[in-house]
Parts: sequence; C-alpha cells; structure tokens
Amino acid sequence: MRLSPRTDLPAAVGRPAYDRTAQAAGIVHIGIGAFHRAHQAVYTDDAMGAGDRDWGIVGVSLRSGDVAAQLNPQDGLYTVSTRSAGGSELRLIGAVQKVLVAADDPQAVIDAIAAPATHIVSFTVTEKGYLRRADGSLDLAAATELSSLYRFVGAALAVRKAAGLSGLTLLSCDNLANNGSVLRRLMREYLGSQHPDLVDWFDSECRCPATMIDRIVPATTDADRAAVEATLGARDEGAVVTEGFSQWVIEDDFAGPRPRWEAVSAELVTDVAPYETAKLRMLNGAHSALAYIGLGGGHEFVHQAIADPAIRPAIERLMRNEAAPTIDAAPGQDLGAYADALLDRFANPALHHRLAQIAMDGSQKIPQRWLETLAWHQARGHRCPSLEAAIAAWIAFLRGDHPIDDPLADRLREAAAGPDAIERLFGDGGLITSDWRPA
Ligand code: CS2
Repeated sequence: MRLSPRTDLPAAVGRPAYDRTAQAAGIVHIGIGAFHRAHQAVYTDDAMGAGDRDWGIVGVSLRSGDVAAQLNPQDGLYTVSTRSAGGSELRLIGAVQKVLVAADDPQAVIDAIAAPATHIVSFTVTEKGYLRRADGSLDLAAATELSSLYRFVGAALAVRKAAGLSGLTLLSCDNLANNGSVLRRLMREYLGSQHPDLVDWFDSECRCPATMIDRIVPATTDADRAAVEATLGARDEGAVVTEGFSQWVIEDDFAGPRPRWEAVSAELVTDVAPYETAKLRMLNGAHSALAYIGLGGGHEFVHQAIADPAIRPAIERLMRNEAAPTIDAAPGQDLGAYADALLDRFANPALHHRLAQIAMDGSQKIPQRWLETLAWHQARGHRCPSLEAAIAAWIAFLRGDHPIDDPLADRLREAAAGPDAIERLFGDGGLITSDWRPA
C-alpha cells in the first residue's frame, strides 16, 4: 500500500503538527531532490508546526518526472529518516504540496511563481544549474533553453510586474561561493537580455539572500525504501535518508514575508560569508578530497575512507591546516570544533554515503572547495600538501576507466590524459578558472 494522507502511521513516526490542507503555497522550490526534502522542507514543516501559516511548497523538477511520480501519488507526503550510530528516527513531512515537471507543463511553473500567495522561490539546482561559463558570466544560449531556471523566473516576474504584484525573494540553496549575489548577477544578466524592462523592477522589488546550507543526504537506495516500508507499513517512494545534524544560515534580506525559520533553529544573520566559506572549504573541500582519494584507495563510502589510516591524516590536515587559516571566522565561530564535528559526521557508520555521489561534477565544485584555499596560501608562499594530493587524485580519477559524470566530462578526460594535465586543467586558459595557478 502506498503512503497517503490516509495511512495509519505507527505511533513512533513524527507527523505534521498543523492542518496541511488549510495552507496556501508561499514557496516554489526549483530542483526538488533529496537534499531539499531533507533540509529546507523540514525547516518549513517545523515552522508551520510552530504556528506559521501558508508556507506550503510547490516543488518543481526542471527535467525529470521521477520526483513527481514519487510524491504526487502520495499527496506530496514523504518521510525523512535520520540515522546515527544510536539508531534511526522516522518522520512524515507535510510541507510539500505537489511537484510540477517544467518540461511537461511549463505554464504551470510560471503560474505557480506568479501566484499572489508566492513570496519565495528557492533553488537547489546544483552548481551546474546556474549555467555559468568558465569566466563566471551567464551562458545565455543555455539560459534561454526550456530547462533553464532563468526562463521560468523571468517569465513569471514579467507576469507579476504587469499584474502589480509584489517582487520575490530568490533563495539559492546551492554550494556556491556567494550564492545569493551569484544568482542576482546571473538573473540580471538574463533579464537584461530577455526582459530589459524588468531590470529596474527586479533591482527594487526582488532580493537574493545568501545561504549556507548543510545536511549530508546520500541518494536513497532500494534498501532504504524497504527499511522505511518495514517501519511505516506503507510504501514511500519519496523517502529520504539523512544524518541528525542540520544547519541553515540565511542572510536576512527578504523582499517580503518569510517563514519564521529562526524559530526552528535556522540562523538569520547579516553576513553569511564566514559560515559559507568554512562549509565550502572545510566540509565540501574535505568531502571532494575523500571522494577522489578514497575511490583511488578502493573505498566505496565516506565512513570507510575516513577510517583509513592512510587517508584520515591528510583530510584532517586539509581542514585544520590548509582550509581553516583562510577563513575569517565570525565571532564565536570555532573552526577547530567545526573540524572535530565534521570528522564525526563523516565517520557516521549508519549513513551509507557513496564517494561516487560526491565525485560527480568535480569541475563545478573544485574551484570553491579547493582552489580558493590554494590561492590564499599561494599568495603567502605556502604549499598545501593535502590539497595537492587531492588534485593528483582527481586527475587519476579522470584518467580512470569508468564513466565520468560532469558537464565537462569529455574535455576533462582529454585534458587529464597527458603529462601537461595540471596546466591544461588549471593553467592560463585552462578548463577550470580560478585565481590559483599551478607552480
Ligand atoms: C557533497 C555535498 O555531493 C557533494 O558534493 O559534498 O552534497 C554535501 O554532502 C553537502 O553539501 C553537505 O551539506
């Protein structure tokens, strides 16, 4: 039997503490993958549980119908399992109302964003979904295709302006450096080209706060779904599995109303940069290093790689000696304690986080995870042995005899093949743009 609003939940399973059928949708979320369902949707469910109203989420998949097929027959309901060495907890999330597939019904997406009750459009479209060229500018050809977030937001903003409706908050929840200002700049570039009459209105009526988002969410497996079914007594095709830890730091700069996420443990701050930089360079930087070094060492999962005495010291060094010194910590932000906590999180044996999942899209991740740290040290005449080992492991990975999941896959493979790989990847005019230059 499939999970539905009529499922008789076991007593131990948490559930929404509000009337979900009475909530308007205040948020449209583009890119409704497992991460959003285990992170922002949980905070929003908590906020409604704490008394906020009308923050239902309309999820959007730009291309694939998979999540719509998982959630729509369940009336948007799904479970989140949090797993630690101490056991597992299961909870039903009610914040998502439905999932639209942009490729099938583009107008429905525009209508949802243009709806008067919508105040926030949030995004987890992964690094490559922002459609940046190597120099950081918008790839306009890609941005005018049907699968581009810019097309939908641009068309809906035009409707809102013409109808005299309020502007929107566009909330990037992806692991980019300065994700808010990157989204603002790219959206302006798109509007400047496709809707020039909207640029001034966008500047005055819309906001793009920066965010630091953090929760480790491995891709759900069939075994996970079977384990959930055994506890739930119903089949949840949309189940997500994650760790207990969750963090969300948000720049408090919204165009209009927002959920009281700060009442349910999100942090609303004036400057996200110290948290975002620490997260990208320490957590994500270590993750990518673990992925390539770990796969090279024959491991499959993060918890195995971090337990390997030949790998762990390099990862500790990357976080404590290479990444941490580059970060201007906020008052009270303890980077040593952060590194300790990350090592514990990586070691979580109950979470089967595949290294191959992290190894995807290296070309899009490595600049903000590794190269900013390397450039900082290079300017001071220091070497970074762990990051250099990580780069060597990435190149070995690109040379490997296995599929490479990356928008630049073919060019990376070719560039990595020869003795001048470092130069062709990172040198002047190389595939990966950054301020770091190979010595
Ligand atoms: C990971 C992230 O897949 C990856 O590249 O580094 O998804 C990571 O698990 C999250 O950013 C944790 O918040």
